[in-house]
Amino acid sequence: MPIQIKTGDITQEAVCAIVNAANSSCMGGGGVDGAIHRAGGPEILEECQRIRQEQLPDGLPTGQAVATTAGRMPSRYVIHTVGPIWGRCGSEEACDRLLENAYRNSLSLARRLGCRSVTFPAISTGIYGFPPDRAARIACRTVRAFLQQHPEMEVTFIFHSEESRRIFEKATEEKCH
Ligand code: AR6
Repeated sequence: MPIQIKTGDITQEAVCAIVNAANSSCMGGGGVDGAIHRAGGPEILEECQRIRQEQLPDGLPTGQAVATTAGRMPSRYVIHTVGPIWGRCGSEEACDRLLENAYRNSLSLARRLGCRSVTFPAISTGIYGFPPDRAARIACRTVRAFLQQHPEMEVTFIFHSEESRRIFEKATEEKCH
């Protein structure tokens, strides 16, 4: 199944898992994280708090992923991952690797949960300042490599604006369709 690209609001996606561009506290925030917690309702935060207490007292490390319910949203799970903060990884290449980890670990977790359909936002390209064209190439390459191993999975990239979708498509030269 080829990768799907669309413009819209990830909270409305009726897929098995949507991915949240969270922060290491996992307690919510702005951007897509805020939208997901608002749309899903308090159940998501309650589960995040339980995960923090039982498994992650120091928070979710950058590049790792955990899953919760999607609450009132049409998807089944929210996979919370933490993308790198651009300029805070030691080197640009280290940031690249952390972004790659965020995509790959989210996909692996979705698969372990039995999901075949996953929708991603453009992780790290908002508040975390990762250059969107550079992030696009990493996202595309990482998802394509995963799909080669697991062709039964269906992956969608959703963009909040036509402009960010256009940047993604230009950076990946349509190869991610
Ligand atoms: N649906 C799809 N994409 C969205 C939505 C939405 N409803 N809302 C925003 N985006 P950001 P980050 C896009 O800043 O850079 C939070 O406070 C947005 O246009 O949400 O990884 C967290 O708690 C952008 O292209 O995530 C962290 O502290 C993309 O989602 C921090 O921000 C990601 O932007 C994470 O920063």
